[in-house]
Amino acid sequence: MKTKVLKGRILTNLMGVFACTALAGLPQKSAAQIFTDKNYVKISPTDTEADIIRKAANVTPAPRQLRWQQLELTAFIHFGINTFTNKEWGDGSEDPKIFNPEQLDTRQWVKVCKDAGFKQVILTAKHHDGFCLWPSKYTEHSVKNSPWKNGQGDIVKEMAAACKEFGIGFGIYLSPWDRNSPYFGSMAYNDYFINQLTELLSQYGQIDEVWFDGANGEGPSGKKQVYEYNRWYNLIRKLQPKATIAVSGPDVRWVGTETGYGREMEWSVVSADQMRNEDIAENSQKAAEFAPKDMMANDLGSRKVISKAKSLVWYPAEIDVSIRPGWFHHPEENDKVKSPDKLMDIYYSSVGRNGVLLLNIPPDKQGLINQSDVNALKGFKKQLEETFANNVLKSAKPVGANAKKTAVLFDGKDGTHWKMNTKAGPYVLEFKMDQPQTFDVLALQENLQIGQRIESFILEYKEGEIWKKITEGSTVGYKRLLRFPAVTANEVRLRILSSRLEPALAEIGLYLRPGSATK
Ligand code: FUL
Repeated sequence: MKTKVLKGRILTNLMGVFACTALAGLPQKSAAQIFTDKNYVKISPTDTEADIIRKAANVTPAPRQLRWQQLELTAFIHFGINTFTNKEWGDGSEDPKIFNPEQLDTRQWVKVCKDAGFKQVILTAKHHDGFCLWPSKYTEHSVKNSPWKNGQGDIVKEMAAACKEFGIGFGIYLSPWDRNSPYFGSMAYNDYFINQLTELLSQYGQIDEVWFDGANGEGPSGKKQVYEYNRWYNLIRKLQPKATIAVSGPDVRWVGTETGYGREMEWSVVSADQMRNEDIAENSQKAAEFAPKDMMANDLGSRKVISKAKSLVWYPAEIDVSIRPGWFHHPEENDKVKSPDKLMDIYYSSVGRNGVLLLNIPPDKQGLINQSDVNALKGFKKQLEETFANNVLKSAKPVGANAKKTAVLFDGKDGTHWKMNTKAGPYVLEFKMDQPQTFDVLALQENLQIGQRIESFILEYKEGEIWKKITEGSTVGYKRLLRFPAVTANEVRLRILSSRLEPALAEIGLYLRPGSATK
């Protein structure tokens, strides 16, 4: 619980950075290093509620945010000294000599992830114990003092090479909280942290995501650290401009739980002013612990919430969860790996709710991903492929007032969208199929390059002369998946009941899950 609460402070911090720059009267350009002119907008005091909603509907992701969203499935690899002490959090006093993953094979890790459909892998280069998986020049608490490869090894390097070989993205997790560093709790730690970050950003080729954890406790001196977030962000933008900065960062927000389940209503445009300028200005650690509820609230982006905002930002949700009870591998949890069914449920509730899934798959102390995790992932991938193999709407005939130019809804491209005849609705999309079809999943996507706009929709089928409800939802965003008891019908329609501006629907699909009772 402690972790979760601490993680929740992030929005405050990052917005604080923006606020600081703004407060200090620096030109907009300086803030633009953190945000772009498309993913951030100010609300003027004279803006009406309608103006604010229109502004929100036009906020779009920065290219790095869009690329990240399109990945859908990303993997976490928690591996480190905790793998050898069988702990979740190390205190930094571990002897590096216990670290010896004799069969370590980063190619196996990456292949397992890629085969299961994951498009990017984030490695815990340093967890809270401060033990570095690369031979950092700045600490002795690292692989260089371990027996593994006689202290000559570098897991970050091996991992970067494997990701490159298999053609998937590579990200790093660098824990700001360092329970080993004697500098922690003093200003010197900020330089230490920047030095380590520089090593990671400059020695291993392209880095696609940098993940900063929100957990922050005391270091060996008993003191807490005041972080210089702005320095980190500027360094990343300079050395790896394509990298998304996640969780304690400006590009990607923590969804607020570690269960794998996102919100039913998930807006990627949220208020940018949950900041406490005065706390940040005081440079007090208090600021870093402020207001976790802002990140965990049920509603971060509805009209009601954003109509009070002074600024808006594209800040999408990442849903992190482990395939096992713990983040690190524990042998006693080999039989507690999540089942393919559970992973599918998580998929529907994360990717299917306008989020990106970050699934943790921790290797064991041999340095390999255990067969139980491999099996679960294979089962998951099979279900995923079988479910989404056949879109029964693809061969259907569009009918009614909006029947034109619907091919775009089936082109598999999230950057094209259907343009309706009507300017102000009703937004109805109707299809007729030659034969009755059975389906139990609805998939919708919005073109995010236009903006996230849909607020409410309903899917119906025709029985005789009567339209009956199948399912309904609120937000769509990058992707919305809804499951329902199987329906057999040959006439269906989607009605968009409410949208902030003209909706930019990119894709629509109806599918049947494997093993469905009606099959
Ligand atoms: C938390 C950490 O404390 C856990 O150990 C893990 O790394 C998780 C992803 O984030 O805040």
